[in-house]
Amino acid sequence: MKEKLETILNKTINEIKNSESIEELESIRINVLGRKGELTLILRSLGQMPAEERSALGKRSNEIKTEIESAIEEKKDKLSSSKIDHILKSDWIDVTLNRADFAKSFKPGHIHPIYTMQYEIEDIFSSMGFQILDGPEVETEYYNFEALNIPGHHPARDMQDTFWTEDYNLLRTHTSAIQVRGMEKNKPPFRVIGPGRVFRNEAVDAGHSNTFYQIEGMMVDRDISVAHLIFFMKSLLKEIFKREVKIRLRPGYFPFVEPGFELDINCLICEGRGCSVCKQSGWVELLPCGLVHPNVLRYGNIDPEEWNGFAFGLGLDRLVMMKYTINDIRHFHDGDIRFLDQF
Ligand code: FA5
Repeated sequence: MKEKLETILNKTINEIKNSESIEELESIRINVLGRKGELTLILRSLGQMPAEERSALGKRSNEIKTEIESAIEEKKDKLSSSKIDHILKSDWIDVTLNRADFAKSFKPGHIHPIYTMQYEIEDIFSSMGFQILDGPEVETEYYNFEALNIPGHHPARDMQDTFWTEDYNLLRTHTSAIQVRGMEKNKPPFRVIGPGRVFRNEAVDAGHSNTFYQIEGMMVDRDISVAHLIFFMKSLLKEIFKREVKIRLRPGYFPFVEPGFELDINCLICEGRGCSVCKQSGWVELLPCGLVHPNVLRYGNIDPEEWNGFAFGLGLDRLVMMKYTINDIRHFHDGDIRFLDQF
């Protein structure tokens, strides 16, 4: 038994010396000192030994155990520090690198002009007591059409060429879908706006995109009239352009408002002379609006006998185009840094 102990010691010390990883070291430890390890089994069998041998063998076994344990610890330390050395050699950064030159190679980004405008409008409406709402870009037919008084058979569905998904949902064609969600969430009186990206399967030209931005607005209260609507729209445009802008209001048809209007602004790109953005008309269609149709209020669980309201849907891209005299809507989504750098 004595020789066996010495053999275990020598063999294990040798294995420890030659081991190359902490994992290898651990398996050596388990083989000798684990629950079923060679030395553990000997220690366990000591009870059956004759008393005269037991004490000497027990003493030596414990010495060997301590020796192996410290050899393992020592080797573990060595292996860990060489691993750290290796990481330090292979994975280093030069902290003396000239930071100014390094920083110059990156251009700081900034907010896209459409979002700058969106945040500005959110601030203006917040200051007038409006809450800001959000809604999903993939909508159900119910929120985008049905609850806005546009049932399946209604020809008004053709006014907005729609991208449908295979499961009969759609990419929202306007932010008006947020209106119904707003009515479901709020009890009148309330004022909300809902900014967002919308999608239409339209031919793209200087003034039309298939992906663009709108801001929906809705105010529900008692005795709301077209005068309230015009007041809020004029206040908004004055804040944005920091001056009076010429507007015109003409009748417009949207099934979810009655009466409905188109609010156009005098084209600021050509000063009303006519260009490709305003389709040579001198006017840009910017802000359709009207008084909320009673059926829409009913869809939102609001009693039209007691409450009424106005709603509008502002085209954000066109507003930004007017503000900065940008002559083509496609610039917004091209990702051309030379264009974006100007804002
Ligand atoms: C609507 O989307 C209605 N939901 C707006 C509304 C809301 C009316 C509430 C009444 C009450 P319209 O399809 O006209 O309406 O679009 C609204 C605005 O979005 C337009 O005035 C225009 O500024 C912008 N717009 C529409 N189509 C495009 C397009 N293809 N590219 C860029 N802007 C567009």
